[in-house]
Order: sequence, then structure tokens, then C-alpha cells
Amino acid sequence: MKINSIFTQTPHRRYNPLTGDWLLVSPQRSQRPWLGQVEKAPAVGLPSYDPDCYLCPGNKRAGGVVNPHYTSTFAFTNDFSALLPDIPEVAITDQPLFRIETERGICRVVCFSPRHDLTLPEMSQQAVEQVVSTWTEESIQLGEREKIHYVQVFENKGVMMGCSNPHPHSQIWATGKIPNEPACELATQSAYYRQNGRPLLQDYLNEEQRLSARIIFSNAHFTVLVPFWAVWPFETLMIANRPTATSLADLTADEVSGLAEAMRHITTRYDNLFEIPFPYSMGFHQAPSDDQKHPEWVLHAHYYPPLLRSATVKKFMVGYEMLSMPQRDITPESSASHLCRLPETHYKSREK
Ligand code: H2U
Ligand code: ZN
Repeated sequence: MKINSIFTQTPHRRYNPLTGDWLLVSPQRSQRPWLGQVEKAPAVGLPSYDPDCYLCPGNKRAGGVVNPHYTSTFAFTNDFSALLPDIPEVAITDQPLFRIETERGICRVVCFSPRHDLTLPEMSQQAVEQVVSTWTEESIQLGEREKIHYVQVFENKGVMMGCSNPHPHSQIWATGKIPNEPACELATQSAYYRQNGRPLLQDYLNEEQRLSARIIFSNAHFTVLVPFWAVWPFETLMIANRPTATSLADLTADEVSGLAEAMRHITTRYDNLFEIPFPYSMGFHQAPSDDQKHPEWVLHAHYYPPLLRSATVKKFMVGYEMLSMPQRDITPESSASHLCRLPETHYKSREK
């Protein structure tokens, strides 16, 4: 679908077929100079090792466990896990207005490397592939556990996103029940597959590739784009090109390389936007690990960055957005063309 030019200037609603939600877009408001000033956040030089960091190799974590002198990725069970594996299953089913049930699960932390100061876009291709492989192994091991039906891999980056420690790391929460967002995507993708006989994201990706108005990056295995329904100003969606890739565990070695390349590319563009380590929450949506085939599901990752106009101006999801629906000013197409115009080399390597 080509966007009628009226939509580039007038308020409109866009539909998100993955969630079934609508988004309000108000492009007429973005005619004020929104990218005019680019404030640089104060540069914070981090050491490569911090003796006070609970994630650095050889340091003590809460509860007294000492990290090994790891040299690559390092995964451990969260010392303050939000979920617990071995608790009795209890559910109250006869009170429709007061439903409550046990949730079992496991929380893991995955450090990207021993380096306290090295974020994903600054890491080598091979090191990022190792991160993907660790997420894959963790997902397989957790998903194989009898009572686990969903594995959520995610990264919270930056103080703005509530990340408690700058040492680059991600988290994995594996649960007995399928959580809200993946459950919603399961329903929409399943309904689309039943109706059309093809995965929703396969059809969506084909159409985006044909139009090429919102694509930021693609290689033989993955594509990164600003989705038609993006809520956050610079939100992106990374989709596996092969529609039969439903989970990290399905990826071939070449696809893992393709994914690592796509991740390095988009995080570099993000950092270059305001020349800061760009904050975001990102995570993979894999098919549920529930012993069923999921032909409707295509592996993808969402990047949700909070920044709007500069390194210090954040988009707030308040007011109308809390009470009615999300809203954005700049169109997803404008964001995509802005991201595409940014250099492909990381600003830090250009400064040297
Ligand atoms: P975030 O900063 O991304 O929220 O995560 C860091 C996680 O590390 C957090 O979930 C855990 C916290 O519970 N943690 C440990 O497991 N051990 C520690 O010694 C401190 C923090
Ligand atoms: Zn550290």
C-alpha cells in the first residue's frame, strides 16, 4: 500500500496487526523544527573493568557468589529473580473478578563480554554472534524444561530505561504461562495464518520490501525497518527473512551471522543519531516453547527507544496515551528516512 499524500500532513490512525491496537499519528505537529537542535549528553567514559561492578569478571555479586574470570559471554541465574521455578501450582478459578494463579519461572542474566565499557555496536561481529549463540543455548535449555512455555530474551539499555548497571548485559525470563505481548501476537498471527495460509510477518515483510519506504537495513537473513505502526519515534522491528525461522534455535550459522550483523547495524545507527550510547528496551519474540508447531510465527525483535528529539528529550507515554491510545508526531516514514541518512560507522570510531 502506498501512502496517500493526505496522510503525510493530516491526523490519522494506523492499525498494528500484531497487537490489534490502533495508533494516532499527527504529522502536522511535526512541522515545527523537531530535529533542529541536537544536544549532546555529557560523555561518560567507563573503565574496561570496574571493581565495584557486580557483573565484571572476578567480582562478588549480592549474596556472595563470585563471578568467574569469564572471557566471553557469561550467564547466571538472577540473584533477585522475579520468578521462582519450584513452587506449588495454585489457581482460584471460581471468582471471575478475582482471578489469581501461580506463575513459575526462571530469570537469567547474560553479560555480553567481560568488558564493562563495550556495548553491542562497539563489539566485533564474532563477539555479537557469541551473544546470539548464548541466547539461543539459554532459550533451548529453558524451553525444554517441562513447565516452561515461553522464553523472553530482552535487553534494557541505559539509565533512562531503568537499567541498573552499565556493564552491557541482557536478561531472560522464562515462564510457565505465555505472557501478555507474546500471547497477543500468538492470537493475531494464528488468526492471520488460518485465514491466509501464510505467516502475517512474511506477508508484511514482502510488502515492506516491495515499497522500501521504511527499511533501514537488510542482508540475506534479516531485515530491520520502522514498522508502519511504530509508536516510539525511532522504534524498529527486525524480522527473519525466512518465514520458517520461528525461534532463535531455528537459525542456521549463516542466519546467526546475519542477525548479529543486523543488530550491530541498527545499534550503530541508533548511537549515531544523537552521538550517545542510545537507550532502548529490545527483545526477541520467539514462538512459544510449548511442544506445538508454530507455522504462524516468524522470529522477530522489537526495539523500543524512548528518545524523541535529542539525547535528553524523551517521549513520554502519558495523558491521552495512558487514557486513550498512543500518539506520535513524526511519521514512521520520516523516522526511517532520518535513520537511513545516518553514517554507518560508529561515531566513537570516527572520533579516533
Ligand atoms: P537490569 O539492570 O537490566 O535491570 O538488570 C540487572 C539484573 O541483575 C537485575 O535484574 C540482577 C538484578 O536483579 N542482579 C543480580 O542478579 N545480582 C547482583 O548481585 C545484582 C543485580
Ligand atoms: Zn562491569
